[in-house]
Amino acid sequence: MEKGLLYPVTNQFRQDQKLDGIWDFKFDPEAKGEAKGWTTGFDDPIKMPVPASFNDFFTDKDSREYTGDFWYAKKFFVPTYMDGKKIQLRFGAATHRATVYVNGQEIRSHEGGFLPFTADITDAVKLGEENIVTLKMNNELHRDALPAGDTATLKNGKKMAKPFFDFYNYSGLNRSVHLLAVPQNNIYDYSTTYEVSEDQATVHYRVDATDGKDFKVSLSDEDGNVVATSEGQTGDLVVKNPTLWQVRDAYLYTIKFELLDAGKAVDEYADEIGLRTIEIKGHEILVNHKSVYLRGFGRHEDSIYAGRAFDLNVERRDMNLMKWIGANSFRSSHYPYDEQVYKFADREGILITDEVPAVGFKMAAASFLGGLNQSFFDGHWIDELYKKHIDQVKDMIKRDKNHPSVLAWSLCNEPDTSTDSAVPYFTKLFNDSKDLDPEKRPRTFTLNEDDTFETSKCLKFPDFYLLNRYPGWYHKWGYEISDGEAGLRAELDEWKNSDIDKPIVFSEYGADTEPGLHKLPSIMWSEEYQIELLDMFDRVFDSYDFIRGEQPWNLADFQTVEGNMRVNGNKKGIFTRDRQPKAVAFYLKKRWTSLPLDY
Ligand code: GCB
Repeated sequence: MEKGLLYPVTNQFRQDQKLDGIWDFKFDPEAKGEAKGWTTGFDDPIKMPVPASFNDFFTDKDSREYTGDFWYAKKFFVPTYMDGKKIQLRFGAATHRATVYVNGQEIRSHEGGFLPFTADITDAVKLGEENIVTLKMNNELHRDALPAGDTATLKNGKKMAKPFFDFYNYSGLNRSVHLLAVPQNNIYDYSTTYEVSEDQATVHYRVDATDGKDFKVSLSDEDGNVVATSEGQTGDLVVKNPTLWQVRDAYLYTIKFELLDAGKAVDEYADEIGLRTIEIKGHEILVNHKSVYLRGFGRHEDSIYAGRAFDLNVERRDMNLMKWIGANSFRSSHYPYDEQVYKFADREGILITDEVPAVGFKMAAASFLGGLNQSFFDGHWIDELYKKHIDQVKDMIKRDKNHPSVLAWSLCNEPDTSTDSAVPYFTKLFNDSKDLDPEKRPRTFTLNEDDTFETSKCLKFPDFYLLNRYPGWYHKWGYEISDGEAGLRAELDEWKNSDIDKPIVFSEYGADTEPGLHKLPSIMWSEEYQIELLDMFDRVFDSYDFIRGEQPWNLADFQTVEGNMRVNGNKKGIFTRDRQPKAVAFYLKKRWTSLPLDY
């Protein structure tokens, strides 16, 4: 678990410099990099862009599919004016595990390819000189790691990733690397909770520094006017006649903390926050005490060339597509995204269900690869996996808790909840995570097709339900779709007749669709069939008032492992991989722009 995960900033006390650009890169199939002295750099490097996944740059298959150890290296200069500060390297995402060396000195290791970590390099760097950072990374998949999978060794000795999940195992330094200088005594975390009414909002805050409890705190509006001030490590900021953060109508205030030592400022951190509350009441999701019906998508960080790398340009386009189509929400399926995604969503008033990379927790999910007939939660890997799982839940919540856009936490995608052995696992997970978010946002996980009202043994845990359902595609497909609809209704009738009164959001449903394939009457894979399938689901959604959201799979087509179920990736996108609309996008836009917010 990281001590603090504040987003890097430059101000009077702090400096943030990105080390993105061209790095040295080398595969290490024999895992002999350290023995060969690569901790101080290596010969014959491949020049590799950062941030990027290395895979799709290569034109040969061995390199693209490479699984095992690989190295990155870059020289960087540390100016003398950083003297006296704590000097850090912050990695936005190193997939999936990394050991950091500076000038040959081992600094730290980290596991978890979708969350940031910071290496304190103060004692390892030479001031006023060039230094070198090297990383030994590894992208193997294991059952005791997130996301879960296997690593196979082929007869020719090459390793191969066998994910228990449906997205390509893109690897590398997928997000920015920052060189930071922060004061020795620094602010490393803060959090806020809210009370709002028509004419007043109160921000309860808490701020933490390495040493000292003396703080000055202020809140400014978008015009830069200070609207409230306070002092101390915890306190309240009261705003009269506030402009609330509303769904698709965001307003951001700036909260500023100053750390004082003997009355003098020694550090400062400012961030944008939104005044709003989130609550679940009966089967309603409430933002600022008003009901919200979610419409939006499951997504991936995925694009051509750079794979899973965060790309500000792709994200800008995705946000615009979501606004154009009338979406108000998405799930960060199946891992926490780059922080800048949340900053965009904060600004646009889009709600996020933030998901930890706990995916593949079902042996049947390996079915694309042959299927394994065992309960995932009975596995010998479970204790080790749990440690990593809760660690990443803690870091995700620590990193993202101050974003107004974050609506809820998804603690797992499609775990096997139909076996008794899942119950102790989720009892512990929900207990251990209950106090991590000061805002106490709702927590949930998605339930796959096999985990129904009848079969799941874990329905008591989520505050609301996320259902992933594929009638019309993985079963009851084509001309049988009417039976698919009947089955869906039969399941929903069971929820309706139960004494459970919680919201249900459909977090996945959809049909693979080849753009440009037209057929009258429709056939699976045609653009016409995708519309018919969504229309079938929408008819069902409109019949049940406890369904409080629809998030079809997926915003855009994305890359997966190759296989007989996938034609160059998953094609359930409403948009193509290059972010152009399929016919269904116009259908959805019509529906979503005409539904009231609280539908
Ligand atoms: C699911 C998974 C998602 C897959 C999707 C599909 O249930 O959560 O990762 O991509 O189904 O299209 O098969």
